[in-house]
Amino acid sequence: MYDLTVIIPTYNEEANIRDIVSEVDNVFRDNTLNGEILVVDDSSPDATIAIVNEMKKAKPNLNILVRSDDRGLSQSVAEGFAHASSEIFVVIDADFSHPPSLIPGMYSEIRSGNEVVIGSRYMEGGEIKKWPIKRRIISIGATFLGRLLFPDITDPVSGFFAVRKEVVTNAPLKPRGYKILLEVLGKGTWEKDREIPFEFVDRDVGSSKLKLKTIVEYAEQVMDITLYSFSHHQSAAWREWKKVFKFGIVGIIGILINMGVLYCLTEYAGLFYLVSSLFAIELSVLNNFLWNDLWTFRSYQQHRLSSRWHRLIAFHGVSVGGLVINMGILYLLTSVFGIYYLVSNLLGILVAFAWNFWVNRRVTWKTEK
Ligand SMILES: Nc1nc2c(ncn2[C@@H]2O[C@H](COP(=O)(O)OP(=O)(O)OP(=O)(O)O)[C@@H](O)[C@H]2O)c(=O)[nH]1
Ligand SMILES: [Mg+2]
Repeated sequence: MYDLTVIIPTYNEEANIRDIVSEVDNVFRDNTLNGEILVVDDSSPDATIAIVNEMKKAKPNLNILVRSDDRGLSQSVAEGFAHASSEIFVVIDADFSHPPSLIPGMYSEIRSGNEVVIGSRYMEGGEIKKWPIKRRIISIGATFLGRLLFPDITDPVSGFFAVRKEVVTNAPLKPRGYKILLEVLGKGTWEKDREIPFEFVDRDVGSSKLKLKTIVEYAEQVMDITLYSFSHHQSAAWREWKKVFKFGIVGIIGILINMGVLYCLTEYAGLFYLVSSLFAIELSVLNNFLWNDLWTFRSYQQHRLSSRWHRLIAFHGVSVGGLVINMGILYLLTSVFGIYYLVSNLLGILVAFAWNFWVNRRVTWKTEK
């Protein structure tokens, strides 16, 4: 039984395949790893398959799977998962965009209890070299969408990652497009992850296969994972939704407190209504903070990256931002576009809610490693 399986999806990689296989194998040898290399090829018309078959004669740990039914990077990787003969999988591109020297580090992170280990281009220390501006923009957009589902992961669409077999064995992966990692994170069963920074280098040889269709497929995939998470409560994205719902419930309680205090101070204590409102707002902000700190972001307590006072101050800052957004939208839609003010306000509240949740999640209760 092998320690790990390195899965290399290929399509027309005759210029790279020999070098990447040799380098991965050298990494195995230098680190005394008993590793398998599994090339998954989509019936490349070039010499890729022939080169692998020839190398196989000298390398018993090298295998190739030739697919012919459909073409697809994600499908190939998923099929690699099904045919690998070890418990730990590492997925790596053939074109040297991903440094094989990181494989042992990823492997040992998995061995020390992480279920998914991701090579990240976007965390501190990571980088992308030689990418045209258009690809950068597309990638940043894709990453942002992915982070809505997995806010603690900086690069949820990386093509370089390691995963334990159990994470994917029972996952109903619907592989399509390029973003197999997002599918694994969305449908797999896992709790502990780790990211390792790396410098992504664009290919020197061979051709790129990125098409515009990829973007549409990706949007569908994000949608599909979102729906999946609503009905599968063990999924990682559901853990995130739960926070959103709790945050919403706390927000509604805050509104009730705000209205109640405003009414009581104005009617019974005889305060001018704008003065009552100041107290009402502050009390509801305090209320929301406490519930979110103790309930919505309860798991944060294990991390303790900042004191409760810091979080309270940050929460106030974010709330002021939310207020400005709410009123700004109310003003803009009603005074500029003539929309009925209660409708404008509802939209304002929704956008402010999104702002409040997102920024508090990322700043006030930040859990980044
Ligand atoms: N099996 C299989 N592998 C593929 C397919 N498309 C791409 N690959 C492989 O997946 C890896 C990544 O593909 P690339 O074309 O490099 O994608 P990219 O990195 O986004 O684009 P460039 O590096 O700019 O070309 C490479 O090893 C490809 O050979 C496919 O349809 N099937
Ligand atoms: Mg590439």
